[in-house]
Amino acid sequence: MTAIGIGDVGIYKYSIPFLVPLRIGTQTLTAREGLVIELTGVDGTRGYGEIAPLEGFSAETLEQAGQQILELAEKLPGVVFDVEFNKPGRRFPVIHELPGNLYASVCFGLETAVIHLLENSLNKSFPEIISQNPKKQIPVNALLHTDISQPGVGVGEEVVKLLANGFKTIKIKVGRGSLAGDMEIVNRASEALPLGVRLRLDANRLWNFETAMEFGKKVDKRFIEYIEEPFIIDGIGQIPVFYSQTGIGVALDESLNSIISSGLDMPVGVVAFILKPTLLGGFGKTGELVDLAMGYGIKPVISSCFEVGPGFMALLKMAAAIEGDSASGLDTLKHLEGSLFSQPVEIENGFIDIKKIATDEHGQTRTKAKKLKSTDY
Ligand code: OSB
Ligand code: MG
Repeated sequence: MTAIGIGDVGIYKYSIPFLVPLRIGTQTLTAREGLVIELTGVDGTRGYGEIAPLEGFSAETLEQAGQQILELAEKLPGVVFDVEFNKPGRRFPVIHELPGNLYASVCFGLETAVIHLLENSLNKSFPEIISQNPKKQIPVNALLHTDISQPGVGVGEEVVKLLANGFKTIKIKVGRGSLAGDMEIVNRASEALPLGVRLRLDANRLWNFETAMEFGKKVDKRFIEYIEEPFIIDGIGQIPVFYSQTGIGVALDESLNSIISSGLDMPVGVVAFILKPTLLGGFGKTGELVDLAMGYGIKPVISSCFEVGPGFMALLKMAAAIEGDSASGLDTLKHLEGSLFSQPVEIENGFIDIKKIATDEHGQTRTKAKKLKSTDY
């Protein structure tokens, strides 16, 4: 058990525009807005965490998260947190004395800030503390840019660019245009791929079961690793049927929580869990789902919700501490005009090198984000 005392707390708000308005699921976002929590320890070291609920995906709004953390911030000075890094049965660090009933994004931001503070005072990163053999290089799945108004046009060229950048896993969003257009995009991409590269598709539940089946039966499947959320599930038995009839494995993202909490057996055909700690609520739930996935032989895929600074860094560290070489969903910073990192996070040869990221992952919080007063929400 390691104790860490909180001296001072600051809450900041950032707003970073997307380069082009971003469509995710049924939402279109023009800017990423979120909060950063800055904890100053009694020894003067600092730790940062990011609280950034994602509209359309988080249960809570930014205003609700802001109210909760501003209220909590008043009570944190003087609190001492006890942290267990290697609690038996728990994959990630456990922080005692955390308030219950936090919104998922607030829990993620607060937990990662406490751990960051402790990392800075111990001068060691948490993957190095909790893992025998933490990864230094995190493989990333590239997000393929597609133009649904001209499906197929330029796809081969885009794929060639990603291959030249060393990516071995490429993710394509489907379900937004016509079925024929989606098929064209995936087929064109497949024609341009060499052996060994994998495609991940994501339909964000935009298809119904019949459309997903038609797609799955007809599309070029040679390179498909899995498809996230191919259809709105209205019977858990649909997943095994989709899998046995199309041969395409299913990744659970939006429906992960409801399937887990249903208590039903894991459907045959589920091959990956998409884990977004900002939505899941930090270390506890994320760690539990990583363990559950591994128990079933399912791939855990740590993915971003467009975090821009300390949150992104925390995701990288979680990915570093997980065994296996599955690519993470962390090719999201390229969609934004900037980040809070003092140096852009580079993806080289398909990997993010953790050691190359400036250790000041608070980066430009103090210059690019606005400090909030306790009455701001
Ligand atoms: O649809 O998986 C999604 C990000 C935020 C919200 C939803 C999604 C995403 C991503 C993250 O796609 C990037 C990735 O998974 O590679
Ligand atoms: Mg998804």
